[in-house]
Amino acid sequence: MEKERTFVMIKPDAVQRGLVGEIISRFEKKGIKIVAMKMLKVDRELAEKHYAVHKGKPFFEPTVKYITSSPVIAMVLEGYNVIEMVRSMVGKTNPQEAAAGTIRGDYGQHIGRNIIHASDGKETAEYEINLWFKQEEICDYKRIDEVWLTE
Ligand code: 3AN
Repeated sequence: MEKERTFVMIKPDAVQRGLVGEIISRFEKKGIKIVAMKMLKVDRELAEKHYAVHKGKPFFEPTVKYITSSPVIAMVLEGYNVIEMVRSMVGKTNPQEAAAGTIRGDYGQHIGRNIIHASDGKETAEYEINLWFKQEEICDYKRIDEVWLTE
């Protein structure tokens, strides 16, 4: 198992609906370490860079509009195999298809309001962490439960 970092964004609908604590709590209980976190109102430039791979697709404009509409919570999470682990906790892109027990499956209804974003691979994680955070905003520390999480 490899120690990794991933980028997670709690989207405007989840902030507005009071789901922030609920969502962060799931990651904490799983034993995933928060190494950076902030609330911000995303500007168009950051949104366009974040969704750069989707430029030209029909959902690009609505998606940029959605994530710039109201504050989000941005986080960097750390743990063994954390990229895949967080993606499985988040569930499928479309909340209608996301399994019950996943964040999108439990809290979302519509693909255009899907609660949360999480990096989908190593390269994306690196790109997104560097896009959203400065190196000095990321905290290197040990959590006291770390020795109990793995063999
Ligand atoms: P994910 O967030 O699960 O990695 P992506 O990267 O394929 O999904 O899509 C980025 C975002 O664009 C999604 N979170 C969703 O908000 C939006 N999106 C993706 N596909 C569609 C679609 N077919 N219709 C509307 N919005 C979409």
